Amino acid sequence: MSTGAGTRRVVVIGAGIVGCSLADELTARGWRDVTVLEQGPLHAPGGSTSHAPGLVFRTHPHKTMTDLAAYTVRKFSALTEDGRSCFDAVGGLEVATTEARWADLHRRAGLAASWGIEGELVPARRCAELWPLLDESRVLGGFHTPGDGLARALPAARVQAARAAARGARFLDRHTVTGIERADGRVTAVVTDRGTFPADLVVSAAGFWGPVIGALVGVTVPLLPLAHQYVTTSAVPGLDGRRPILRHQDQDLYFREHPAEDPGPDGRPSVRLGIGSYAHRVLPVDPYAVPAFDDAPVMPSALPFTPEDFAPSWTASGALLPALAGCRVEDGVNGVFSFTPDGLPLLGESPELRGFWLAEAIWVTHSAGAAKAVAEWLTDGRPGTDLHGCEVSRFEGAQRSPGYVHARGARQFTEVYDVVHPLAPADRPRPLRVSPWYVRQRELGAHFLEDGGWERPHWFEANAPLARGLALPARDAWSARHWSPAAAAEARATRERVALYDMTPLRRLEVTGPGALDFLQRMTTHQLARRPGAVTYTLLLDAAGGIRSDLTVARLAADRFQIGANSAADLEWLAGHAPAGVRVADRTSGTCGIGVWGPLARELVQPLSGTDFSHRGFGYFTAREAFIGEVPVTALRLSYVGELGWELYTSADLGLRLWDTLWQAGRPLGVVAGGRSAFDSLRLEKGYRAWGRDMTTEHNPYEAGLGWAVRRDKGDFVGRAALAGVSQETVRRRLVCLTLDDPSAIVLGGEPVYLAGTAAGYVTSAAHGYTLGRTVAYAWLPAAAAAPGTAVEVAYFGARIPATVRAEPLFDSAMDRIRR
Ligand code: FAD
Ligand code: THG
Repeated sequence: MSTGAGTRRVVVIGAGIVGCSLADELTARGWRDVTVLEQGPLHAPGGSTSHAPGLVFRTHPHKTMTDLAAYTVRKFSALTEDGRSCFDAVGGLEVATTEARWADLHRRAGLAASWGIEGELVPARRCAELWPLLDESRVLGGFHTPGDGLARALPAARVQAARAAARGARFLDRHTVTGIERADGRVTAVVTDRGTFPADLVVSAAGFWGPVIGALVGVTVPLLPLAHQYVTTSAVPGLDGRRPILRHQDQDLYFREHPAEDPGPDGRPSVRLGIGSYAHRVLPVDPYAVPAFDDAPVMPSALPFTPEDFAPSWTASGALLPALAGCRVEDGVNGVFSFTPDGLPLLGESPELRGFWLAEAIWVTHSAGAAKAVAEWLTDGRPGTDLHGCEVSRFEGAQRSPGYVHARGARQFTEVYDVVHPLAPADRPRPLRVSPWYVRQRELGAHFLEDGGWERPHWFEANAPLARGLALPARDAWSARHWSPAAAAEARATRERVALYDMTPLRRLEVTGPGALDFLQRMTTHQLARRPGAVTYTLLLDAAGGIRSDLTVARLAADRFQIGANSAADLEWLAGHAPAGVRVADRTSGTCGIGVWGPLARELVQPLSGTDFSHRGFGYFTAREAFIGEVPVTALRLSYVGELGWELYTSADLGLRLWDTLWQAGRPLGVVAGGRSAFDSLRLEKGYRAWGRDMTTEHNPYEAGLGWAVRRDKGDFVGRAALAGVSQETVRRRLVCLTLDDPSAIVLGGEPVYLAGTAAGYVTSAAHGYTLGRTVAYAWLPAAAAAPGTAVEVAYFGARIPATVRAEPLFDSAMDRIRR
C-alpha cells in the first residue's frame, strides 16, 4: 500500500484551487511525473474558483473540516504573489439576531474551543465596533474569530501552480478530458481532445464537473451541482477594507468587502460590498449543460444572475446594514458549486476503479488541507488527518442514486446556515434501508433517526409509560430534542429485565478461504489463532498505528470468520489487502440481527432453543450456530451494552419471524424494544468506545485505552512497528472518562473541556447514564489530566459545568453481570 512518490505518473483533472494545491502538495513530496489537465485557460479557467469570494470561517462541527481549514489558512498566509499575501486575516464575525442563533453561537464557540480555534463571544456593542455599519439594535451578540478571513483563491492557485511547475509538474490548459482508459480494473491513461496521457493514478479535481468525469468510467460521483447567488454592490460609504468577513445566518447571508485598487476621487478608499445568499430557491445545475469556456458569457461556472431570486436577500441585507439604502447591486452571478448529501467533501480512491481518485466538493476554505491529505494518502498510503467522514466509499447503493443525491444535496444547501441539531435527520428520501421487523418497530412507535441510509429507532413511544415515576434530570430545549423519557425506561429495562436491540445496520463481513486466519492476523491487533467458536475484540490499525476501526471477529470455522465492523471503509481496507484465495464479502444486506440483552436474556432464549445457552455451554465471547424456534441463527455471546446476552444473526427473510419469536417469548419476562438512545447511554456507562466518535486514525490504541487489545507478541501486523516504544505510560493524551458533578447536568458531545481554566480537550460522546444517575462523558485530555479525581469543566452553551475524571468502567467493573 505504502509506495511512496517513486515514479508513478499522476494525472490531475482540473486546475482550480484543488488541482493546483494538489500539484503543489504532491511535488513537495517528491512526485515528479504530475500532469494537470485543464479544459479552460490558465490561470482563471472558469470553474468555481474563478469567482470564489474566498471567505474562510474555520469552525465546523466536524473536527476534520476545521483541521483542513486551519491548514489552508496557515498555508495561504505564507504564500505571496507580488508581495501580497494570499490570505487576509481580517477576522470573522457571525452575528445573531435571534435568541436561537445567539444560543447556537455559544455552541459554535464551544466547537471552536474544542478544535483549537481562537474566538470570542462578543456583545452587540462590540459587533458594531467591528462592523460600524451594523444596525446594533438588531444584533443580540456575535462570535468573533480573529484568525478567519479572506483567501485570495486565484492568486493562491497561481502561486501553488508555479511552485509545482518549478518542481516539474506540467500544467496543460485547453485540454478537455473526454475519456479515461482502463485495463484490469485500473486506470491506465487519460484521453483529451488533444492527446492521450498515460497515468498510473488519476485524481479528478474537476469540482462540480465531477459527475461528468466519473461517468466516463462508470463511477457515480455523489455530488449535486447547484447555483448560489453572489453580488457586489456599488461603493458603500463607511467601509474601509479592513472589516471582518461577516455572517448573518438568520437570513442565510454573508458579506465581505471588495476594496478598489485605487482610492476614490475623494482620496478615501472606495469599497464595495460582496453579498452571498443561501436564502434563494434551490437552483440545481446540469453539469452537462454548462457552456464551454469559449461559449460562456462570463465563464462556465457563472450562470446569468436572476435578480428576482436575490430580492428578499437585498431587503434583509439592508435591514442589517442600513447604509445599503443608498447603494445598489452592481454585479451579480448565479455561481455554480457543489454539495454532497452530507455536505462533506469526496476524497479518496473510488472503490469501483483502482487508481481513480476523487478530490471534489471542496470549498476554498478546505482546499489546501484536503489537497495535503490526499497527497499524503497517495504518498504514504494514509492521510495524515482523519478523513473517515470524507471518504468516497461512505455513500453506498441507494445513497448514490440521483434521487438521493438531489434531495440530500439540496437539503445541505438550504440548511447550510440553519441551526441544525446534531441528531436531526433528513426527511427525504426515507425510508431507505430497514430491518425485516420495521413494521414491528413502527407498531411500537419507533422514533427513527437515519444513519447511512438505515432507519434506526432512537426510542419507542410504546415504552413511554414505563418511564413514569423515573427521576430524570430536566432537559433544556436543545438536549430535549430527539430524546424521550422512553429511552430511560428502555435503559432500565435492559439493566433489570431484558431488551431487544436492532443490530441489522451493524456492518457484517465474512472472510473465508485457506489463508483467512493468517490474513486477519496480519491485519488486526489481537490474537485470533483460537479455536473455532471463539470471538475476539480486535483493532484495525493503519501503518502509523492509528485506529482504523474496532472489530469483533467470530471464528465460525477454521477458514470462515464473521466480522462485526464499522463502515464501508473497513470492507474496502480488508478487501484491498486480501491475498489471492481469501475472500472478503459484505453480508450486511440480506442478513439481520437482534441483540437480546439483560439479566433475563438466558431465560428468554433458552426455552426457544435446543442449544445449550448456559454459561458453561455457551461462554462469554463465543459463537455458535443454533435454532431459535424455526430460525437458524449465528449467535454471538457479547454485548455492547454490558449485560448478559447474545447477538442473533440470520438471513433477512427470517428476520420478522425471529423478532416475533423473541418478542412472544419475552412478554412474560417484561421484554422491551430498545433504541439507540438507551444503547448509547448503556455503552458509555460500560466504557465501550464508539469508533469514529471516540477514536479515529488520529489515535493509537494506548491513547484510546485499548492497549489490552494489542498483542505485539503474536507476530507482525499492520501498525505494529509504529507502536514500538508506545504504551499507556508514554502517551501524551488519553481518552478519559468523566462524570458531570451535578447529577442533573447534561452535555451531548463536541464540547470543550477546561483544565484549570484553559481549554485542554474535548468531549467525544456523552449521555446521561440512567443506571448511574449522572451524565457520562468521554473526552480527549492531556495524559497528565487522566488521573481519576482530576477536576475539569465542560462548557455547554457558555456555561462551565464541573466534572471529574473517573476510573473506568463506571459500571460492573467486575464483569459480574456479563460473565455468569
Ligand atoms: P473548480 O474551481 O471548479 O475547478 C475544477 C476545474 O476542473 C475547472 O477549472 C474546470 O474547468 C476543470 N474541468 C472540469 N471538467 C474538465 C474536463 N473534462 N477536462 C479538463 N478540465 C476539466 N468557497 C469558500 O471556501 N468560501 C467562499 O466564500 C466561497 N464562496 C463561493 C461563492 C460562489 C458564488 C461559489 C459558486 C462558490 C463559492 N465557494 C466558496 C466554493 C468554492 O468556490 C469551490 O468550492 C471551489 O472553488 C472548488 O474548487 P475546485 O478546484 O474543486 O473546482
Ligand atoms: N457487535 C459486534 N461487532 C461490533 C460491534 C458490536 N463491531 C464494531 C463495534 N460494535 C465494536 N465495538 C465493541 C466494543 C466493545 C465490545 C464489543 C464491541 C466489548 N468489549 C469487551 C470489553 O471491553 O470488556 C471485550 C471483552 C473481551 O474481549 O473479552 O464487548 O456491537 N458483533
